[in-house]
Amino acid sequence: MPKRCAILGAPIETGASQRGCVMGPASLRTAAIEDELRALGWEVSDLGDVAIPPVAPLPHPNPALHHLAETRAWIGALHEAAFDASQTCDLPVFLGGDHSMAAGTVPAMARRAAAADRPLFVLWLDAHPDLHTLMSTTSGNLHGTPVAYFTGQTDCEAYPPLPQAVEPRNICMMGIRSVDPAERGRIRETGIEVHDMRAIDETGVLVPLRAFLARVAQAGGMLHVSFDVDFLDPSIAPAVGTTVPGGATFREAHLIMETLCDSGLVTSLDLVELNPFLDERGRTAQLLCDLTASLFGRQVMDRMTRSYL
Ligand code: HAR
Ligand code: MN
Ligand code: MN
Ligand code: MN
Repeated sequence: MPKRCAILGAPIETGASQRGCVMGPASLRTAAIEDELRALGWEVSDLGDVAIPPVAPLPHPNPALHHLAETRAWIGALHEAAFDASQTCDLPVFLGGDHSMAAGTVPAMARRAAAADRPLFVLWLDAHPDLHTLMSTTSGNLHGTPVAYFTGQTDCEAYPPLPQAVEPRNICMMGIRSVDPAERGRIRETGIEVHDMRAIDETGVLVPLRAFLARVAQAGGMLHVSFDVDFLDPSIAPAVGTTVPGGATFREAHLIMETLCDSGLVTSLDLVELNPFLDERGRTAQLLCDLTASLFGRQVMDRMTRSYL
């Protein structure tokens, strides 16, 4: 029986510092993501884009915050739409949209996992830990806040009530290379597993990834992958507003996606922060589409799947 995938667009850009992520879902569709996944034997349904109605401004004690009311509305709308999408398939793919969308998708996947009496694990592939609360962010860009929210930190109360938090010990971050002081403290307090680029230089991507996948398998967990374009090196993925030098290479990123595929553990995926306004002839959208194909089973030569138990 073919495995089922649903595609859901999340054209949110109010969390980012510059405009353009609103075009992310359209760019990924133009790169033919749906056809690619279908060619790999998946049954794919495109559920279209989520939208929000106009909202009134929302006052907040942190005057730096940008677009709080719209972002809160997006989080609420995305939570419901992502949960519903996950009920129709094995592996929903959420097309962003800036990373504040993960404040909608990840709690929705935690709710889905809880309903199945399984823990949710999160693999966070990003240059940034996105661990600011609504009080600790100084840029006020809300794409820097989803992880604080979905791990249930205080000072995120202006966001919708969180039905189901993600355990910090169930999160693995890779590719991290830009961390603010408040985030550094929160990583220490919560004990979130962080593999920064130096660690990846030292061990490669497979050592930490296989150890994490073994933990997911052992716990019978569901696994959400949140893929931020700025995880990649800007030389191969220019279409993002927050480039940081020294990111993952083409092969490191594909090896992660291929290994995730072999594990059979992934149950949902975010593709976030693609800003087509900054792209060069669609190359970043194309790369994201190819990386997704690797996660869905595209390989150079046939290989056996690998058990992590
Ligand atoms: N930490 C910085 C801030 O809060 C940068 C956050 C950038 N976030 C993203 N997503 N691009 O990872 O402003
Ligand atoms: Mn703004
Ligand atoms: Mn991010
Ligand atoms: Mn980032």
